Amino acid sequence: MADERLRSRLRVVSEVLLYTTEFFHAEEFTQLLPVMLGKSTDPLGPDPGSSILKTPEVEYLGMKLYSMNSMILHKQVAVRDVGKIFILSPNIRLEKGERRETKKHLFEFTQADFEIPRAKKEDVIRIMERYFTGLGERMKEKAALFVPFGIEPFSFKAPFKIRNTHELEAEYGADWELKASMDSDQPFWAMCHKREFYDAEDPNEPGHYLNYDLVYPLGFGEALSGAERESDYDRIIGRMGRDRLNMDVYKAYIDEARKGFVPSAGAGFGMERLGRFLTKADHVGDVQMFRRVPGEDVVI
Ligand code: ASN
Repeated sequence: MADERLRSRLRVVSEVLLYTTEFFHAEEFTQLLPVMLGKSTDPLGPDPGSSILKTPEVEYLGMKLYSMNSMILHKQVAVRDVGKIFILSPNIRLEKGERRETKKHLFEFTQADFEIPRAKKEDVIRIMERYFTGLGERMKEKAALFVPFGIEPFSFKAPFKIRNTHELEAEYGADWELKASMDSDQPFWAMCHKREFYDAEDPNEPGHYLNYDLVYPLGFGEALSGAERESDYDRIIGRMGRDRLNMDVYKAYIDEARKGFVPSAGAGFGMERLGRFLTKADHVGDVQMFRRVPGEDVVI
């Protein structure tokens, strides 16, 4: 039988899932069911610090399919064809065993992933600040769930500070995330990260990116990442070439891009990381019924 603290953590995560679903429905998003295999998936890079050992692939009836690192490529298709969408999306990321030490990495987790047509980063910031403020209120109604941890539910005080990676690096060095998180008592936005081809570059400031992370305070680190998307076909192809991606693997995605994407913005945030932050768990694996921590044995 799961111990009392684990049961309490699972109750909190369960309330978070209910709140998240209600929130996105109230904001008139269409909830899609997740895909778990696709002809291509998020390349998660190029990232010199990447710790992904491999992306699982299966041969199935003459097709090569990859498990989802994230549904970002599918989100760009869905946001064009459906409009505002969200998904509780299970992801597999086979991280090196040493990632156990970060306390925030899992090799299987679920993110709330959403995308909004014709939105800008300010729209995502506003919607997420409503989400977290409302979540804090909901958790206050459920304060009894937090008694086993000897804590009160966290009070989110929006608007959150907006920083950018250039000033954070200047202040804390290249590994700014944990230090800046420890120095904060509220979540903060970190804007402008050089990363995957699908995050849009600022047309007015090349080398700057229209993307963002939200970082939890008190040392809990990254909560969410997202961006305004690159939707222009030629720029998508150019960025994929820059990243030396294998165009054969991305053929189906490129065909969709050629039909035309709508400009959009969105983000994804991990449900387990949120559960860890709310319950002040030591490790993100501590909020999983079935732990999926890199470097640990899988019990069942
Ligand atoms: N969900 C993220 C996004 O929307 C992508 C990711 O998980 N890497 O940008």
